[in-house]
Amino acid sequence: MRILSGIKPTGNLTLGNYIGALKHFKDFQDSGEVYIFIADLHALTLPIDPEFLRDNTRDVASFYLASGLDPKKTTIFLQSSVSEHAELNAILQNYLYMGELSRMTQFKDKSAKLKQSAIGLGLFAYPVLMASDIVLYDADVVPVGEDQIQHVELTRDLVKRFNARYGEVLVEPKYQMNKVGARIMSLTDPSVKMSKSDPKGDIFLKDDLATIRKKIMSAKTDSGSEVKFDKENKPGISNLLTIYASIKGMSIEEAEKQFTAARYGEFKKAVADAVIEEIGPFQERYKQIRESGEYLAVLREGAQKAKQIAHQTLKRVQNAVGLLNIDEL
Ligand code: AQP
Repeated sequence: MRILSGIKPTGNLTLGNYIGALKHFKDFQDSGEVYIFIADLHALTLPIDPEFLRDNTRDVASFYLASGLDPKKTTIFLQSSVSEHAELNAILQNYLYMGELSRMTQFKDKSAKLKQSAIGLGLFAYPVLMASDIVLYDADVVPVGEDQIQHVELTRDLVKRFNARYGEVLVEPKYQMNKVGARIMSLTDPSVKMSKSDPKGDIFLKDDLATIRKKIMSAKTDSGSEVKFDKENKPGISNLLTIYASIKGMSIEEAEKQFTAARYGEFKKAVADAVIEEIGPFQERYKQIRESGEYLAVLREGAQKAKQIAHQTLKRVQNAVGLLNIDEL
């Protein structure tokens, strides 16, 4: 089984990225061949300062290693250092349609915040590049948070369309989402997703521990006093229960049971303790990796390994669509 996922270096990583994606990547290391990349080309789809992008890229690489990804087991690489992503994108963009792309929630949300004249083609065509990322490695499974499911579904549509025309050339991927924590919400407005490029009520993985505690203790809660999971009537408490349950690796029901007699303040303190207990040691590992620069060698080696697979797939696709390979004639 081949597993592939990635994170865009668009901002400071949040607890949402950690719970929905990062924390779980290492769990796949013993069940298949894992490819985890930094989606830096995707980060260009919204305006971003070059220095900020470079800094975030170094951070994401360090976070990957700090999360327990082992470069001996997992291929960790930078999207832009494997040129096949862009080359495959140039071909596959012909197999997804404007109507499909314009229906993507992420495109609608992100473009709504921009002036019509400032919406880049890359933002619109984002799912084509994401599909290229996935099929380039013949990935069977793509672990993602809830917001990325639509893009994986579109990749499946593309693969079916492509294979129906050219034979079994591409592998159809499936997404895998966590049962708990697939969508962590803002602490100040639990009706919106915790997101790194539009930070509202975010916990950042680089926040110091006192700040994390403060943010959780002042998280928006709901009327009433019962700690109960009820997304509609208690979105704030439900979000904190989700954070607690996913950090502790338990179900929502189990988490709820622990707090049947607790008041909001006591519950929030337990959530803060749990997050700090997990993120504290993680931050220590991150700092050491980031300062030593050891992630650079990992990215170099990862790019070489990734390229070997990517190159084969690209050739297969080029051949299928009728591009002449002059080296083999
Ligand atoms: N709030 C969240 N809860 C659970 N999972 C989340 N993810 C993101 N936010 C949450 C998951 O993290 C992975 C990496 O995301 P990405 O960098 O590819 O971009 P995204 O999905 O668009 O996440 P962000 O943080 O909202 O980034 P920006 O602001 O740049 O768009 C994905 O698996 C995602 O589902």
